[in-house]
Amino acid sequence: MLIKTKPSWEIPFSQITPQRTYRSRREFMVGTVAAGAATLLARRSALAALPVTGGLDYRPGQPIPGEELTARELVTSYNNFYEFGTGKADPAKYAGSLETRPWEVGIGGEVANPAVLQLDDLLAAHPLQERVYRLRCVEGWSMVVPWIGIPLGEVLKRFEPTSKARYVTFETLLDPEQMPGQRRAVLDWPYREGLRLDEAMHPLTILAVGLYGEVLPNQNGAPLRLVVPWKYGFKSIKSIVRIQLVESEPVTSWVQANSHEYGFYSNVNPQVPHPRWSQARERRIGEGGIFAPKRPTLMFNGYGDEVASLYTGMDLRRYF
Ligand SMILES: Nc1nc2c(c(=O)[nH]1)N[C@H]1C(S)=C(S)[C@@H](COP(=O)(O)O)O[C@H]1N2
Ligand SMILES: [Mo]
Repeated sequence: MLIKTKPSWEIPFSQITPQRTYRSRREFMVGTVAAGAATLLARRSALAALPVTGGLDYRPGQPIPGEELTARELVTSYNNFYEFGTGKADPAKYAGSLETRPWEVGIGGEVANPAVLQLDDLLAAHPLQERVYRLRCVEGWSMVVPWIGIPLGEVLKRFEPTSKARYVTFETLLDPEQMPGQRRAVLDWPYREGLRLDEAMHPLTILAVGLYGEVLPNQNGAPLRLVVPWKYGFKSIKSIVRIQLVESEPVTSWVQANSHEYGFYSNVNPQVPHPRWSQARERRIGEGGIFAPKRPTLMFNGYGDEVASLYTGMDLRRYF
C-alpha cells in the first residue's frame, strides 16, 4: 500500500520516532520522502538480510493507545539472553558474532509434513507484518516494541498438525562455541519453551524476524524468535532452530529449573505474585529512571479481550 514497487522490507520504519510517526499516516509518508538518501541506503543494507517475501501487503502496526514505543536503543541494549551471559548488557556485547545465516529450522512431531527448511524458505510464503506489543518480563519491567514477523499459526497450518497435536515445543540453538553462556549450567540447554496448541494458533502469537523495521538484532533473538504478548517475556524464546508438535505438556527450561517459581502458562497476572516478589506493578524501561512511578500491570498484559477466553474455567492460580 505504501510502496507498491518495492519489496516490503524496504519500507523504512527504522528511524521512527516513538509515537509521533504513528499519529498520522500522512505525516509519516511525508517524513519518509524527506528522509535523506544516505539514511535510506544505510537502512537498506541493514534490511538486506530480511527474507524476501511476497510481502507487498506488509502491514504497519497499530500504535497502542496512550503508549509510546520504547526507544530502539533501549530495546536492543537491555536484554535477557542467557546464552550470552546473565547481565542485561551482555547480549548486546557478545551476541553480535552469532552466525544467523544459513539457518535451518526443523518442524516435526505430530504433523503430516515434517521438514527441515532454510529459514528464508520457511518464511517465503508469508508477508511480513508489524505488530506493536508490550513485552512484560517476570522481573518487573516492560517495553513497547514494534516487532516485524508472521503469525505462528499460519506457519504451523502448512505442516498440518495431526489430531494428536495438543502442544508446541520450541528449542533455541545449542552451540556452546558460539553461545558462551551455554558453557555454564545456568539452565538446562538448549533453552526450551512451549505453548498449548490453541495459544500457538492464536493470531496474536508471532514469529518475529525484525524490530523497528530492521532485521532482528542478535541480542533480541535473531534470526527467529517467538513473541507471545500476553505471557511473561521468558516464554518468547529466541534464536529458534526446532519446533515440534506434541501430545502432552512439555517441560520447559524454566519449569525444569524451578517449577515452584515458573509455571507452564506464565500468563501475565497482577494477582498472582512470583513467590519472591509482587507482579502487581511494572517499571517501563526508559521512563524516568528507577525513581519514576511504576505502572500497574494489566491482566494478560492488557490483551485480555483477545485471549481471556482461552482460559475459561481454569484456575489461574493453579495453572500459573
Ligand atoms: N533462548 C533464550 N530466549 C529467551 C531468553 C533467554 O535467556 N534465552 N530470555 C527470555 C526473557 S527472560 C525475556 S524477558 C525475553 C527478552 O527479550 P528481549 O531481549 O528481546 O527484550 O527473551 C526471552 N527469551
Ligand atoms: Mo524475562
